[in-house]
Amino acid sequence: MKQQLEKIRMEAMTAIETVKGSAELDALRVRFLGKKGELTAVLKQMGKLSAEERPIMGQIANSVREAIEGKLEQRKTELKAKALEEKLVSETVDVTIPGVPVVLGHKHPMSKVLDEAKEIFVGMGFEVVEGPEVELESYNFTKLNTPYGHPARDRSDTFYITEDDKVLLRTQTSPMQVRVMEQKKPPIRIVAPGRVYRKDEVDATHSPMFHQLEGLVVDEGITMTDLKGTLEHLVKQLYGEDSVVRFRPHHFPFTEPSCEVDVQCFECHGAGCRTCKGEGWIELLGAGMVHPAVLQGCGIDPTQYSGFAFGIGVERMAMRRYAISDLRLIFENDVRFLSQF
Ligand code: 2U9
Repeated sequence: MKQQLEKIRMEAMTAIETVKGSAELDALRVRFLGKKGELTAVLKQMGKLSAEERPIMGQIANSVREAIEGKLEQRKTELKAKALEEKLVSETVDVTIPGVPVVLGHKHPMSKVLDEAKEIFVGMGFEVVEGPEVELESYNFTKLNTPYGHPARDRSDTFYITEDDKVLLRTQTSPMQVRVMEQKKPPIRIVAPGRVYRKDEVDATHSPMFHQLEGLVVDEGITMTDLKGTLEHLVKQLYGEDSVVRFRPHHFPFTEPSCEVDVQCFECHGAGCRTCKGEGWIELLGAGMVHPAVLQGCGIDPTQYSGFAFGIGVERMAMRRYAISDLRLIFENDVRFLSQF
């Protein structure tokens, strides 16, 4: 029996020493010390021993149990330490590895110039209004003093939606101003930004879809001086207080008199250079006093009220502001282009 006990001790020591995990260790505890374990099996034979042998064997059996328990405990502590060590190694953070850059979105250059212009007008007491891009012919042309037969109505210039040419993609944001005049009594002070459509081939300066920012002021006693003051303020806000502005006579069907507004070239100050193509001036926008026929058609008495209006091409404004040489870059949305703004 003594040999059996010693054999169990030896086997247990070796097995516990080489065990790899805690589940295996539990299995060994059951194998050697459990109710049906090897040590218990030996102890069950104690009854067969003589009275002298029994306490001696009992002592040996106890020492074997204590040895196995001690070894199990020691191995358990070792395995726990090993597991912790492995966990720490696997979770090590290398603080010297460069971080993953966070890519931030950018406001599109068009949004930037539009927001800037809108803010300038809101600062002067204008309201921003938006409306449909699919319009009625009457709002886009007739009510804007552009009668049937006018070249602007040509099918080669305008996208008509219906066969009878009654519904179209607006060629300007002016229909929105007509809608406001029909619904509101003066004073009116509005800007209408938005997409407009014209049958133009795509090139560096043309696109069949582009953006306009149009404005309209109608009240009693509005004169060309109000137009000049408002647009001069806009140009100075956009291009600096020292900007020089020029008003040139022009013609539009919906305004009379009409003008185009230029700013003196900020590169050469009027001498002529590449930026202004030798002109000394850069064309910015069109404007004029609202034609009495337009006011009348919208239910506003032209003998009591007068107004001025203007139109700005937003792409051209963005191209000038950010020195963008090709209009197509604005619509392509290449991130290498957009991330520069
Ligand atoms: C109403 C009455 C008059 C809007 C105006 C212009 C002059 C103009 C161009 C600028 C560049 C179009 O985008 S562009 O090609 N526009 O020159 N627009 S006056 O006049 C109006 C608008 C609404 C009721």
